[in-house]
Amino acid sequence: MMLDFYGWATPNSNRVSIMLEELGLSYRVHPVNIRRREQFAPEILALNPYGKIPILVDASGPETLVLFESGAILIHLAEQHGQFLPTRPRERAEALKWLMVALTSAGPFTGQAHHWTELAAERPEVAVRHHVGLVARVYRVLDQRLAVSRYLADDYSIADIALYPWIARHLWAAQSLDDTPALGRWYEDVGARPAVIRGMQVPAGAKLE
Ligand SMILES: N[C@@H](CCC(=O)N[C@@H](CS)C(=O)NCC(=O)O)C(=O)O
Repeated sequence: MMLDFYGWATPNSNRVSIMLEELGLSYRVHPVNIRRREQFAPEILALNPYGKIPILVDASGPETLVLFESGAILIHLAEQHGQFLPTRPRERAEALKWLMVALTSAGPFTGQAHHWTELAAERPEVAVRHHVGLVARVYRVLDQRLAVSRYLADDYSIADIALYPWIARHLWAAQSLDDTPALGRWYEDVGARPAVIRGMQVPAGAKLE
């Protein structure tokens, strides 16, 4: 087995587990329970000094690669396997633009909204409104895009893979997909892919509580 995946039942981890499943790769799963702070164990910090998951160790090439940051892992796997990231300039630009929206807006904004709406000991209204508003704005632009395109880029790509596990947590950011019907249609469409269903269940039995 050449691939070692470190993750938990989290949206950023599920990006990578979905990609591994989409590519049909065999990989070893190392559960890292972030609620028990296992991300700060010395063996995890040795792989990612930031103490965050997902992490992928890829020993399939001439040199072993240690990758962290879900976006870097998705791009690496897509390029290595020639799938889910087009090579033609216009199509590639389309996929990368939407990938960056998922990586830098949809994911982090939803994570922050979750903090302020559910996790924080204090929930100041100004913080809740600000972060929920940021998510609502990105949902609107995703909805507009998906009203004219089946996927974020021309074909199913790592942009969709990066976005899906965060839209699966729309309740974290007090969003209803009824308000964004094209995003709702995309969510059902992508969520019916067998690899997505499998990837969302890795690591088996993990729960983010
Ligand atoms: N930008 C990073 C974010 C990684 C991240 O924040 N992962 C979360 C789980 S989704 C984590 O490890 N949280 C534990 C912590 O920050 O200590 C990525 O996309 O991989």
